[in-house]
Amino acid sequence: MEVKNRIILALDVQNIKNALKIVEDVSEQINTIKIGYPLVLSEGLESITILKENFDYNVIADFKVADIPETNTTITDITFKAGADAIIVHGFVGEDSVLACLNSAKNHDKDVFLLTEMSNPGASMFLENVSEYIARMGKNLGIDKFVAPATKLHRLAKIRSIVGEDSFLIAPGVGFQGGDPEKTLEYADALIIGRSIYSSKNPKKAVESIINRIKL
Ligand code: OMP
Repeated sequence: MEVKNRIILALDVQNIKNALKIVEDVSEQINTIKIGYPLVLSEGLESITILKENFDYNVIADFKVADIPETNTTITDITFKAGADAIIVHGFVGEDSVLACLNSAKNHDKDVFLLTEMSNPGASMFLENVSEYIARMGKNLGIDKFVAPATKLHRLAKIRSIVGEDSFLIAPGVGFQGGDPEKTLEYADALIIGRSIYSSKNPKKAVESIINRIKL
């Protein structure tokens, strides 16, 4: 997956018209969009299909899939059929559940991003204690796309050291959650950014100013 300008737009808006307007605004600088529950629960799974049909974007479905293998297979199959290029999957549920998503991705010629550790402060209560095992499990399963937090650089660096330079590592938590774009890109391949872009009065300018910052 080639992420233009190393920025993935988290399109956590609840209205498809608004979503399409934002996407059009930033279409020169951004080619990868992450869509999750806010848009899909408001406007339906066809939000993914509409975005894929109208724009030449990579679409990552952020459903943080975390169920038994059979249900995971159903969720991922439906998501890939709707047009998503990749899906974000939780690792804490264990190997069988992750493998189910991976197999579905292989069948559809799509990708899995394995979520290792989260960016919110509360992630240090539980997930931080197991995230290194999750990252290792992902490597052992042959996964080469991972998510780790931009808000905790030492944790991001640790996850990078486990998944290796060959893996594609994306990091949420820049901007509103306090993460720094330049420092994050020392370890991550791309940034996941939501509110700093879509809540801005001028999303295009917001993206441009982030790009200028990370190119310094
Ligand atoms: P902003 O905080 O508005 O930039 O959005 C961050 C986006 O990344 C949201 O869509 C979150 O759901 C998502 N995210 C995190 O913030 N933290 C994580 O640990 C994982 C994700 C994710 O999987 O994308």
